[in-house]
Amino acid sequence: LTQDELKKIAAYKAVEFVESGMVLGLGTGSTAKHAVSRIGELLQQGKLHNIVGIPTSKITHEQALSVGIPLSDLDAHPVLDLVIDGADEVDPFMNLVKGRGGSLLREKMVEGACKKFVVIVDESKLVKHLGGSGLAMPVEIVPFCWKFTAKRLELMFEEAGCVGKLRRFVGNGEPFVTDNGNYIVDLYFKRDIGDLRAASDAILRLAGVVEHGMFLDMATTLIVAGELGVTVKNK
Ligand code: DER
Repeated sequence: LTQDELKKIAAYKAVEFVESGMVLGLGTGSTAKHAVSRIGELLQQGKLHNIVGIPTSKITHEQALSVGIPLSDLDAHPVLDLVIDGADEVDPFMNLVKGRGGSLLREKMVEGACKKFVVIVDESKLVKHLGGSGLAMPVEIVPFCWKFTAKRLELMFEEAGCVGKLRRFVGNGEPFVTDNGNYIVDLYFKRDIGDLRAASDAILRLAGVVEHGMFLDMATTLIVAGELGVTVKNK
């Protein structure tokens, strides 16, 4: 099975939790994309009705429109029944790294408003420690004096061997701009960052930081698709 087929299996499994009448958070990324299209398909077939979707990014907003999911927002629906979204990393306690697609702020706002947060991943996303995969830990920051903020973030995690890199568009090397008009600094760690909650609090205390990509104690259900099949685990 290809990685995309595994993502699709996980996404379709998650959509089994969707009931007619629900207000749904719609995730962002190549895994959540399958869930959004599946929901549209079931609406089309009349197997689901009275669904309201709250997208976690402009790109998901467009996709949801294209598959016919009625859309609204958090102002109109401050509490959601269920959100289905992918993750970049999942640790054994269901803590997540998200945001490598750049949508972490709206995802965290929507996911924080949901009664149930179903994470859908292929098995390659499972890690022992967050930030341990040597891949990016995204932090959304304001564009004003971004070098200053990036440097402060690096110094904050000096003992973890942290390096921060401004995320740039591959094409023209211009700074990547989020849906909210902010920049993203990707943090790379050589060593374990230790207490995640302390790291989260320290990052959020830094003026200039908007939000970071650690989603701690937020997921309620984890669906993992692997070569041996798909598993569903509740917190
Ligand atoms: O950027 C994001 O937050 C995405 O949801 C990411 O965490 C998962 O994206 P993927 O499903 O394309 O791997």
